[in-house]
Amino acid sequence: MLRLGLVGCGAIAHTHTANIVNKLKGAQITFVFDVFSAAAQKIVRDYNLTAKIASSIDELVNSEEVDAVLVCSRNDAHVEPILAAIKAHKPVFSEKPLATTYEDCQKIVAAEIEENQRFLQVGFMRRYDPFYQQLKQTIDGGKIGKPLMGYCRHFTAEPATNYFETPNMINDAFIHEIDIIHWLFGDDYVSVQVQYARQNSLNKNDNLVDPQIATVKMKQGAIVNTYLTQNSQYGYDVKCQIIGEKGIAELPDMPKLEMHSAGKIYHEIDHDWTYRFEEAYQLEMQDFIDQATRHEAPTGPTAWDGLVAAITADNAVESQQSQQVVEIKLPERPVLYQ
Ligand code: ISE
Repeated sequence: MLRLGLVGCGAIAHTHTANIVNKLKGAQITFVFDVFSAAAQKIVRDYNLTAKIASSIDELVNSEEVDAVLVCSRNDAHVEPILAAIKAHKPVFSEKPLATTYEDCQKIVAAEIEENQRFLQVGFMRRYDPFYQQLKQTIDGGKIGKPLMGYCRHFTAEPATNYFETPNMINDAFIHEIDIIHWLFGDDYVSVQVQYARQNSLNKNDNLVDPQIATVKMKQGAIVNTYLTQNSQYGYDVKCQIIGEKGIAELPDMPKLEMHSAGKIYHEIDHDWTYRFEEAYQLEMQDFIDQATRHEAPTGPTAWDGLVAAITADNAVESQQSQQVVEIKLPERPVLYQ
């Protein structure tokens, strides 16, 4: 049994803990930490964990009863437990985004380079979604020829909180496409532009510009547009269409019962964003557990992927100010991540 130390006990920690306890194999949570001790106590209670509550990140990471670390704390608090885990040579899974500043991402990459070993997996769970996997295999298999352009839709029915603001559209929502698009195309970004479309009068968040359209361009010339709203009203709707030289590959609408009712034929759509990637959350964590158990480096998104996403997101937020194209300058990819 892989013994996990959990840092941060909020909503996403509950998702992972429920999976570890009820669905996944080979791991148990032995230590938990949260700056709010009530949150730590609650997660232990809710899932009947036989876990100890740590009084510091250091105590948790360095405990002999912890083999690997899960970081589910606030975005700006990821860096401390990640660096501590790397120093202790323990595998670490961190929720996305890797960190909130480029400097913090750099510190994490530098720490792994210093140890000459990869310990970290970033929670870009979409890469584990079976349909995104098929999309990737289809592109890589050459079935649609070289990928030329694409269209993504990232619609949420309503903002998760009333403090979801304009930059959150990038850092919480578009960040998923940022990761998935460069992975699907196997190419690096050269620029990003964010534009504002006609505003949705049903949006209740004062500091949120909604909808937005983000366009990324890649080294080999491909362009992908992502339509973003947190106010679709009708449901959580994620699409991705890749157009190649001789065909199109596209994520399907999620399979739901076909309803014949009250004079209509229709399929329902989930309201909430937590269900669409339920399986992906389980698969990413099982992969992390299995690799850690085998004492092998994680195979999922790396610290480098986290850094690329952070740079691209920073540039996208910059573009929000002017709505003009912002050039993306990525540092050279270190050997450890090639
Ligand atoms: C939310 O914060 C998330 O993290 C979801 O993954 C994303 O799809 C959604 O748009 C965000 O609001």
